[in-house]
Amino acid sequence: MNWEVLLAPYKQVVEELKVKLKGMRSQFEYESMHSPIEFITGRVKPVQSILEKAEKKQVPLNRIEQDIQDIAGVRVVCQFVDDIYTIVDMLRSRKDMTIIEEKDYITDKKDSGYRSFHMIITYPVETIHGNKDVLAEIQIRTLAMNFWATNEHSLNYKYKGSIPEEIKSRLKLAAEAAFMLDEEMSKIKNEIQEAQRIFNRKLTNGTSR
Ligand code: 0O2
Repeated sequence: MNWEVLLAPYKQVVEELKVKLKGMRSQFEYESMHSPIEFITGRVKPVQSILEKAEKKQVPLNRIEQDIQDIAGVRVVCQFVDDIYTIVDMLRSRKDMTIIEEKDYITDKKDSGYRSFHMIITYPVETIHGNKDVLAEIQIRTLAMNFWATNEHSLNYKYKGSIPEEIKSRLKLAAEAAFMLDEEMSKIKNEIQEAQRIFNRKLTNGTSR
C-alpha cells in the first residue's frame, strides 16, 4: 500500500480544517468577542497507529478508510465547558462539512475518566483525481480535559494500554478534579471574561507595563 498517496487527502483535510477553525477564532477576536476557541491542533494518524487500531478493531486493510474514523484528526481546545457547545452548534450549522456522528463523552464520560466531545464528519476535498469525501474526527474539549487526556495518553503509551490499577484510580480522581475545576471556572466565567476584556483593551491601547 502506498501510504503517502492514501494519506495525502487526509493531510489536506487537517490543514483546511485548521485554517477554517483558526479563521473562526480570528473573527471573534476582530469583533472583540470572547472566543470559544483557545487553540487548535491537528494531525494525520501515524501509519503505525492506523495499523494497530485496525488490528485491535479487526478492520481489514481494504476497509481502513471507511472504518477508522480518526485518520484525520483536529482538536479544538476551549476555556469553558459552555464554549464546547457553542462550537458544536456552529459546526452543526456549517454547509462545508457533513456530521456523521456525535459522541458526547462530557455528559457520558468514558470509564477511564476521559471527557471530550467528538464529531465525526465527512469533508470534501479536491484531489487531482476529482472530489473525495474524507472522514475526519473533531475533538472538542476544555483546557482541563485536554491536560488530563494528554497525561493519560502518555501513561497509556508507557504501559502499552495496561495502566496499573493504582495509577488508573488516581487518574479517575484526577479526572473528577479536572471536571470540578471546569465547573468552578464556569461559575466565575463572567468575572474572568471581564478581566480578559480589560487586559486586552490595555494591550491594544499600549498602556500595559
Ligand atoms: P490517538 O493516539 O489519540 O489517535 P469506538 O469504536 O467509537 O468505540 P474509537 O474509534 O477509538 O472507538 O473512537 P473514540 O472512542 O471516539 O476515540 C477516538 C479518539 O478519542 C482516540 O484515538 C483518542 O484520541 C481519544 N480517546 C478516546 N478515549 C480516550 C481515553 O480514554 N483517553 C484518552 N487520552 N484519549 C481517548 P486513539 O486512536 O485511541 O488514539
